[in-house]
Amino acid sequence: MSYEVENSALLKWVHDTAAWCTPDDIHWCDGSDEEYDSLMAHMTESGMATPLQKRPHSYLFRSDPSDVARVEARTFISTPNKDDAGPTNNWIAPDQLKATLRHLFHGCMRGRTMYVIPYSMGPLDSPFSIIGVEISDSPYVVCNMRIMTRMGKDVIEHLGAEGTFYPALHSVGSEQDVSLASPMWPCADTDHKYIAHFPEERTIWSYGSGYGGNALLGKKSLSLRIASYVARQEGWMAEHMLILRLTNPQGRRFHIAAAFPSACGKTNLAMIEPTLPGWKAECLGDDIAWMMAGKDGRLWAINPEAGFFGVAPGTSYATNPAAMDTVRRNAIFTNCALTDDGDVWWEGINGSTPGHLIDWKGHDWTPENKDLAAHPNARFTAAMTECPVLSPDWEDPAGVPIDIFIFGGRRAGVVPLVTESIDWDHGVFMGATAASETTAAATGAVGNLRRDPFAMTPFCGYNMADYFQHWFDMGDVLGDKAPRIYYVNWFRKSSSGKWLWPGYGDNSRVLKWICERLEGKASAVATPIGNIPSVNDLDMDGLDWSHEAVEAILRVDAEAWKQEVLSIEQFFAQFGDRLPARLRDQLLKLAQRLNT
Ligand code: O2Y
Ligand code: MN
Repeated sequence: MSYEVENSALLKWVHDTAAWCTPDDIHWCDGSDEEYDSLMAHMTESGMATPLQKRPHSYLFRSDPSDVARVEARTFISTPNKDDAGPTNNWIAPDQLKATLRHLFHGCMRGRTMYVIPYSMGPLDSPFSIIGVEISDSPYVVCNMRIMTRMGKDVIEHLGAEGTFYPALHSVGSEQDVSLASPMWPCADTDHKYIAHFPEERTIWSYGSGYGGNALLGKKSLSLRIASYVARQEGWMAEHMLILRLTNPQGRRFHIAAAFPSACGKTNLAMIEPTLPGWKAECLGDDIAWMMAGKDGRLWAINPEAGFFGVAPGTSYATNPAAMDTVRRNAIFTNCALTDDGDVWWEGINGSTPGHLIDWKGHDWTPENKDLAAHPNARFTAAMTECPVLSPDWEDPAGVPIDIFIFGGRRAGVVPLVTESIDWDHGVFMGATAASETTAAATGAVGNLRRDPFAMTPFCGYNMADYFQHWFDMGDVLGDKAPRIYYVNWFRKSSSGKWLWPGYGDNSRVLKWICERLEGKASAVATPIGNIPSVNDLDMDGLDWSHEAVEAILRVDAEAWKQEVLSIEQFFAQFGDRLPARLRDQLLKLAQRLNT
């Protein structure tokens, strides 16, 4: 180890874990450039990493074809009492789950190096920050954690002798001998994958997958599942939200935190380049927000991450130019296709399709091939500092004050472009009933409607009904300083199946209306589902757009919403008596408004 570790709890945990998992070596990560480069060189040599000729200091990885996304069915919230995990989480009793995992982890690192990865979620000097230590047998995980978190020696120094850390143990699993050069990392078969969370112990054990959120345990596991549990206990919020600063032409700043289900354009909105003249946007985060009431009574937010783990397919200079510039160098790509001249390629990158590629499975690919060249959940990992629209305040330890919450989802029908909540409780109802048509970010069917409250279904570390109550409690604490709440749907389609809204940079038109509502400048029409702009309230300057087209995207169809009420009623039923009365009340009020 290239530094001293004085923390006896950490030393004991590492020692005990090594005795259990029996790695050949232990490597304490220092987070240096040399360490990153040496691991990449090692993985290049073994065939796991492919350096990209066209992008300086960038690498392509391919996963096992069965290890390509978060595995929600194998993700567990293991509280002693099943009801505390709630109906939206998978649950196994801690004793039983640990017994199974003790057996699986036993000797699982034989022939491999065990990496000790000290990291901080949030800037080290922030009161928000949490220190974690991940033990992993994957050098791919080490390199990704280096980008996604503040990782290495400084964290150990900050931890000191007495500091506390959240332990996370990870193994890719499998008996496969990794000394045999393999182009892909090994993984366990689906039934032996376990992404296990023990919220009461603030501990994570992940076995059998090397992919994304299953393996980079600072991200979804610590910063959302465990943190949401801790946040409720301590009176703050850990949310699946991007953070964005918008500045209007007069120089007034608005801070927006927005929650969308996986792969619903969240990274695009986080890096939006407004099409409206004079409006400026700066990115503060694309996935996670931790928020606390400040001394001024407002809600202050940080992004605990230091990087982006974005979906590659569909990302182009047309849809997200800032993301394209973010990954020009110093990036890791996973499950993208490889071009003959040493670049990455994916569906939706725009430009002409190359005549030959190596696809994400490592096979020759030509345009006649019916299979996709890149996996739909192919990813890029890039440091926030590479982002050209990054806010200079992204590391402010105090965070930024949130003015606006936006919820959303992907709905082809029923839900208008934007709706303003009537008050906090109505906004919580909007968040709690958010729904989206599913995409490829998680394993499972694509295209089904799934209710995804606050985009937190896969990430809430406790009973979702108690989480709803926590939102009401936070509203009570914040009072009139609470952010205003909106719901958007960029994905509405016409009866002939055409998108009704241009999206991307033009979403700034919706954001402008929202900001002007806060300033008391813009008007709105009260409808049974909330306040909606009239056609003339939206700034459509510069767009070739008919009055009827805007009307179509803002339409509220009361009959369709009555069906929505029935579907929400069904959704709420699973929470039984634990559902907050304030949510039942909101549903009743919505039904009444629709019937008058
Ligand atoms: O973690 C993965 O394997 C992909 S899913 C993901 C990655 C980055 C940010 N958000 C998500 C998500 O599913 O919400
Ligand atoms: Mn996410």
